[in-house]
Amino acid sequence: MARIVILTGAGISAESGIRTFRASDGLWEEHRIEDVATPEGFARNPELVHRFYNARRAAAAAAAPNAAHQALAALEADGRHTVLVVTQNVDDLHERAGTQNLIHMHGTLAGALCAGCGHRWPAPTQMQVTDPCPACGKPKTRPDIVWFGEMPYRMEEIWAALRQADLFVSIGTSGNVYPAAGFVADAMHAGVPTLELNLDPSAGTRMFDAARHGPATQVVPGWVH
Ligand code: BV8
Repeated sequence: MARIVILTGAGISAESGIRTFRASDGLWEEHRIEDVATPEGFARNPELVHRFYNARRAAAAAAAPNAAHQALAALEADGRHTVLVVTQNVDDLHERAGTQNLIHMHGTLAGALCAGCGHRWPAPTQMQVTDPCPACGKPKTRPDIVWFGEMPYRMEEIWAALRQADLFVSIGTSGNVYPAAGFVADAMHAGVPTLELNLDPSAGTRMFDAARHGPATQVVPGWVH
């Protein structure tokens, strides 16, 4: 049974109507993503950061999985391959399409985290920093999302899967943000074949063994079927 590790980024959710980072030129609320998606940004202005994530949580709830999400769920369900989806996305479209074996390496809009005691709980639709933590009661509530300068989740598991994979596929990501942008090099050094499926060539496109460029709802089902 072939083991396929699939990295996805904002581009796989673009045709579901969720903005990518590049499409918005990284400008959200007139602030660069690096400013609002950092612990320093949250410490400086938690209300601005919550406004940014509350808007994205609402946009994700209003979106639906597209043919690319569904094709990956079908690939996993047909049982011919072991599929692991590692997503940089914080929306829940992979889950809603039926993907089971899934790692949200940058966290999720669905999660709340106490910046005081580290307790995690399901996020309310609209979150405020003053929401008391169910565990310690402190008003230090933040989204359970990995910001710039923070360690992504389950990295050892992801690197182990990459080393043991029979194929690494990267879908809908610009290849700008590490460590995700380094996965193609990790796969290559482990002798794992690599494929890029993206609207246009990513920053790391030269490192891939093969690439198909076009909208995810076309190139992903085209590759899966
Ligand atoms: C860490 C959650 C260390 C937040 C995100 C200098 C050099 C190297 C690295 C660094 C450096 N300076 C700083 C760093 C580290 C930094 C980094 O890489 N910075 C970059 C800017 C240089 N990385 C980090 O800080 C990471 N942590 O390194 O920790 C550490 C070690 C030990 C202990 C402690 C710490 C953490 C990074 C995570 C940040 N959080 N997301 C949120 O979502 O709000 S990042 C966010 O942007 C996304 O999650 C994603 O990862 C990233 C880029 O987004 P993409 O998904 O690629 O989207 P983008 O818009 O860029 O591209 C869309 C693509 O889709 C395009 O290619 C487009 O062509 C394509 N597309 C569009 N439409 C379609 C399509 N494709 C198909 N079909 C379509 N229809």
